[in-house]
Amino acid sequence: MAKSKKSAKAKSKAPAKKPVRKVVKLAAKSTSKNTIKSAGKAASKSAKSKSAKPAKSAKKANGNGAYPKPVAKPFGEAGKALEGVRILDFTHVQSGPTCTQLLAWFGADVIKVERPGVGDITRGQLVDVKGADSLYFTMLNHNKRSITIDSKHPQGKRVLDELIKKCDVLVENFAPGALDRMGLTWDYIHKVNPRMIVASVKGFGPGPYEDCKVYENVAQCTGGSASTTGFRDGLPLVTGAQIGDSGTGLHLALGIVTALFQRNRTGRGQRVLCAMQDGVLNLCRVKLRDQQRLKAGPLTEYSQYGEGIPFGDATPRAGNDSGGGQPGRILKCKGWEDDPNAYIYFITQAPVWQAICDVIGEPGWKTDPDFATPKARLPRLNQIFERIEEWTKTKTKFEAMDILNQYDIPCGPILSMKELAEDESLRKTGTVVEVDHPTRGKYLTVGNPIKLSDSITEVKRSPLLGEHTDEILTDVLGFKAKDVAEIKNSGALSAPQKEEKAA
Ligand code: CAO
Repeated sequence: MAKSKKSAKAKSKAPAKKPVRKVVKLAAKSTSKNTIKSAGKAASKSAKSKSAKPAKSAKKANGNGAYPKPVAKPFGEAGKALEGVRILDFTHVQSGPTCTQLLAWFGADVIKVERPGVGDITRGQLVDVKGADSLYFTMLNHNKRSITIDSKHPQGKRVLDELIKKCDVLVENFAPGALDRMGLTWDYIHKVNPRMIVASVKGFGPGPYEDCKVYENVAQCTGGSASTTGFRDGLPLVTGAQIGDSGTGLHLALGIVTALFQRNRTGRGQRVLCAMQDGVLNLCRVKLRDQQRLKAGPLTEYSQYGEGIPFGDATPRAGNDSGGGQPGRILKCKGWEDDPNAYIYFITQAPVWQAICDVIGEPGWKTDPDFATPKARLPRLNQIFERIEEWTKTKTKFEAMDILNQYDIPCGPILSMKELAEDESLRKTGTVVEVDHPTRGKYLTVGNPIKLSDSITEVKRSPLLGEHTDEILTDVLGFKAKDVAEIKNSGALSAPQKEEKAA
């Protein structure tokens, strides 16, 4: 976060403006392209190669290992990073689907197994278009295929066994024990397909709560986020960012790709477990840092220090203080009286203090011993931010952003979901994408936030329930027409018949 390179500039009497605003582009010609390409190729190879060792024909191109000869195709035209990897996707709700959606975006063939007639419960939650899959579902299940299987039916088990043989990874986020109750224990899966990676999200790791079902806010509360979010004198708060669900899904995706990479060497699969409590705690790492710093005295960068309020024995809630040691606050901007998002986050980063003083019209603070050093400013943060806010209230959040960026003063307007949805630059990069869907029409979604220069993401609509059942049975699993008929007639792939009402 710290941008000390401009500190010399900030010392000058009048702040020097930056001539042009920086635009960061993922340039195909960047020097890192070979690294990215090699990693993608290695991951793709993992699914196809039966051997743990690199192919004999592989040449040592560069870096730490043997790599195939670089392909001659232009970037973005050499297939997807995870092409050839097939995922048996037993996920539902948000955490697991976040993970498998990412893998699908990177090119894995993700086969979502859903309960006949019902599917992922989110298909019917928070419905906004009658009769259509909800946005909750569509926005978490792009680029996947759907097959309906009753996993507890003998014929359903037959299909699942074939999927286990044909897939590289099984991903699930059932309640603890549910997969075992389907007969799909690790021992069983490992016997059927020793190369299979079995990846799970659970609420808690082994311990007193391991059997609990867990949802987003439970994870935020048990992982340290809620106790450190909000204002000191208010309730603990949960955050709108789904750090328990989506955050854990992201962790799981990294675990899976890493296990695939290790399988290149060992030839065998392994279990990958991400507990939501662990994932949230990992994201709250800086707060555990502060917990330990408390032993050495008060946390001087927290506003409560300057306000003379003593610290207790646990990391307190710090309102909108910045977590990185550089004092920051959310400040009102022009229009705040009517617009709930007319605010800007403003960081009084030490290297740009002189520029801040000039911008807000307090040049005397540059040399005043009460304000000139970070230490002197700590007990006066309320006064300082009130003065800065006098300035920000004269500008819209975007005007303030433009002015402050010229001096590398770290800041960020509070952007509403409406503003993000309408942001042209996010559309251009594929971070906000419009998708067409046969039953609900056009909708917006968040595209792949991870951009690879040689594995370009195309966001494809989520599947209808069981849309790909037939093609998976025949093309992927190789069942003959007679077997398909037998499986279908058994009722293993369809919703149970409703009992006829008594006349
Ligand atoms: N065929 C037959 N049965 C199926 C099936 C299928 N295709 N898919 C699921 N089922 C069954 C399961 O086997 C399970 O049955 P039993 O408990 O009788 O063995 C049953 O459906 C319910 O599964 P569940 O317990 O996972 O689902 P739930 O709605 O009761 O709980 C949740 C949901 C999320 C709390 C729980 O799955 C969980 O704790 N998961 C781990 C943590 C997690 O990912 N939480 C994030 C959720 S996102 O906010």
